[in-house]
Amino acid sequence: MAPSQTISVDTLMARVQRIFEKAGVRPQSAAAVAHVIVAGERDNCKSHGIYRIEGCLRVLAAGKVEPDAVPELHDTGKAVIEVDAGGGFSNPAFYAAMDLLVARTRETGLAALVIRDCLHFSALWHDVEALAERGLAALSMCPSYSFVAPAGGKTPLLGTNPFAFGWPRSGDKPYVFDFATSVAARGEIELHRRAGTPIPEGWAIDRDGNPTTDPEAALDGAMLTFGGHKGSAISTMVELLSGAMLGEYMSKEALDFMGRTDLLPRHGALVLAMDPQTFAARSGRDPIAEGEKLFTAIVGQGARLPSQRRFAARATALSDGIVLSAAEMDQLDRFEALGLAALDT
Ligand code: NDP
Ligand code: PYC
Repeated sequence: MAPSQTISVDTLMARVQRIFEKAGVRPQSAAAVAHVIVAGERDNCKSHGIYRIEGCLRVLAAGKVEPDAVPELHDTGKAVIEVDAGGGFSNPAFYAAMDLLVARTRETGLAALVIRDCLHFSALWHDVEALAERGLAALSMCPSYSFVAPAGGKTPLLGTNPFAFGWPRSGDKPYVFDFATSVAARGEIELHRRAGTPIPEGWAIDRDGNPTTDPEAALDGAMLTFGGHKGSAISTMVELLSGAMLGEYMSKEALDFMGRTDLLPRHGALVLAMDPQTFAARSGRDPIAEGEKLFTAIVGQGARLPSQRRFAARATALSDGIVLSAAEMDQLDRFEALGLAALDT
């Protein structure tokens, strides 16, 4: 077997950006997309790392994402800020609106960002982590495709609907969690399919509603929500808040619009930001210090905080580089040399 290779974070970033530029994506958007993909690889979140490049190139080749979309900000001066991604990737739209969202939240204590009509492929932790680094608590969510059966049902209806939360910490990296409301992200099942390995029990049912560990049968059947009826309700909330409430597609409509599951979904997304200092002001207590007491108590029991694994992986990647397999390096070479034409080879 060909040996793996080590690549620095900066080199990988430059290469992924070039791949998107070669595929016709305007440079600012290519940089934003490369940033989140490389962050996923750097933090060892493989289901949303460089494996996603091919999926992005496929939607570009299919003409289902606007490569030169320029995000349009709509600000009425109120708590709800909107950014229209114009059918482009969600990430440049978020970055275009982030500073305004931070400023409005500091002004009012609570503000929301509505991202409209975006192609969404990424993890959500980048967004809440960036807000928490600026001293804000944040929630982020979006629909995806109807891959998931509601608890008690057998037919895909809900999305894998990710949900993320960030909280600022004093002198430490923020507290961040980010998960699919299905037992696992769809990307995890796809990675098992590619590797020819079974998925764990409890992730999915086949087309007839029987439990399965076969990734093909799972992709053809229905995924399950985490925590049974509880995850099902949270997933439904994500459909309502980031789909119905925004007047953007819910997961079933997103799939009907694209018509096939091998192209990434287009829908909206919602980010809520809160300034803990505003909320706590009259209490006389310091919300960040109170949070620290809780984190100390959690860690004191031997438990770990979410994102600790990710932050440790990041530290290693930044000092030692990222290890990629020969197949992954080969794919990067082909995408960089051939652009969209590499999809045919
Ligand atoms: P995981 O189950 O891998 O991780 C969920 C969260 O739990 C992470 O914050 C993780 O932190 C934390 N965690 C894991 N194990 C522990 C533990 N033992 N103790 C404390 N915390 C723990 O996530 P999923 O597979 O559900 O989702 C992966 C990604 O997929 C997410 O980033 C999500 O945004 C993305 N996604 C995107 C979709 C989209 O439509 N765009 C759809 C669905 C998912 P750590 O990372 O440090 O392990
Ligand atoms: O992994 O479930 C997933 C997913 C769907 C869209 C982007 N990621």
